[in-house]
Order: sequence, then C-alpha cells, then structure tokens
Amino acid sequence: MKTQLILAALIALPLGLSGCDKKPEAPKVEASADAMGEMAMPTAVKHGKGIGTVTAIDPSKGTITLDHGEISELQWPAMKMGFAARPEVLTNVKVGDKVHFEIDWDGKAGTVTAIGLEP
Ligand SMILES: [Cu+2]
Repeated sequence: MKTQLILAALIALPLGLSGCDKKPEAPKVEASADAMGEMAMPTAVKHGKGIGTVTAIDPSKGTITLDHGEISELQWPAMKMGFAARPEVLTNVKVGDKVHFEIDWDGKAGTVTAIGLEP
C-alpha cells in the first residue's frame, strides 16, 4: 500500500509540472558592450601540426613566416603565412630551415607553440 502511494506520487509529479503552461521568464541581464564584444569573439582554439620551411623571422615582433604544407586539422591547404611565436620558437630555427611545427589557431591568428628541425 505504501509502495503504491509512492509510485502514484512519482507519476503525478511530472504530469503536474507539464500541466503548467507558464514559461519561466528569461533573466534580464544588462549586457555591457565589453561582454558583447567577448561573446562575438570566437574563443575555441584549434591545434594543428604541419611541415614547412622558415622564410622569415622577426624577433622584434615575435613572428615567424612559414611556407607550410597542408594542415589537415585546420583544413588548410599549403600556403605561406606569418604567425606569432613563442620566444623559444624564434631562437630554435633560422631562415631556410625545414621544420615541423605545432600551432594554436583562434580563428583569426595563429601562434607557433613548438617547432623542430625536420630530419
Ligand atoms: Cu597557412
């Protein structure tokens, strides 16, 4: 008898809730201009690996230019392009080196996070 009452309560509970047609109002939050700007920015960073040749290094800007092959993780064809780079990346290689590298791509700009000489 007690079990039946509990079962009845369990069945009645969701039915009772669905019988309420009033939708909860969305909380009204004043979004600041800064918050909207952040929301518009894609924040998902993708990681890619590639092989290429160093064509330029600019230590003052912290950038490296790579003539790289296809990067399948980012669905990129082969191209020549510049990246920001971690400081150690700029000192590990020189112009003309054939390298393998890893990049973080935020949808707008890439940063070379690791680099090494191709054998
Ligand atoms: Cu590229």
